[in-house]
Amino acid sequence: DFLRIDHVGIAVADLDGAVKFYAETFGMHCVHEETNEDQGVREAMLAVGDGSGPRLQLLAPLRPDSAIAKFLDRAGPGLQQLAYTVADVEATTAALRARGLRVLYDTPRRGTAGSRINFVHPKDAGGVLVELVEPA
Ligand code: MC0
Repeated sequence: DFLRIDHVGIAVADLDGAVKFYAETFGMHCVHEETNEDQGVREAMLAVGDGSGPRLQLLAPLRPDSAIAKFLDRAGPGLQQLAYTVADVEATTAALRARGLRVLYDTPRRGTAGSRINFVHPKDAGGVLVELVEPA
């Protein structure tokens, strides 16, 4: 089941520049930063307001063959994904596959802060890359 919106992911070319822009322009601050070699990204999580709601995730590519680098080449910077918190990523994957959707990985991979993640192909979800996040 989808429990809530976990985060909204935005592709950026320059992570430090984007963090600075969001801080100076929108008053949002970075609450977590990490490098995810498997996904080929450097990411920053920003809190909105008191931080109790969904976060904003800024994603910058580590290498030219990464998903974010390809997205930037094709579409330029902007909204790349919508992520939902789920209780059980395997169960949600099985349920979505049973409805005919393509879920990208056979076994969940490692996401932010030790979460377990998978993705629904954007062509099977109305043009939106949907991420499933089971928190650590
Ligand atoms: C591609 N398409 C998208 C899209 N990416 N549409 C909406 N949103 C996106 N983000 C569209 C293209 O415009 C194209 O449409 C078609 O999908 C191409 O599909 P494809 O040839 O199958 O694939 P690619 O090579 O474009 O790759 C798309 C795919 C890839 C979703 C499979 O980006 C992927 O594997 N993503 C999952 C991993 C990921 O995004 N990692 C970075 C975040 P047309 O109409 O032109 O054919 S890492 C993360 O999020 C972690 C750290 C976390 O939160 O824990």
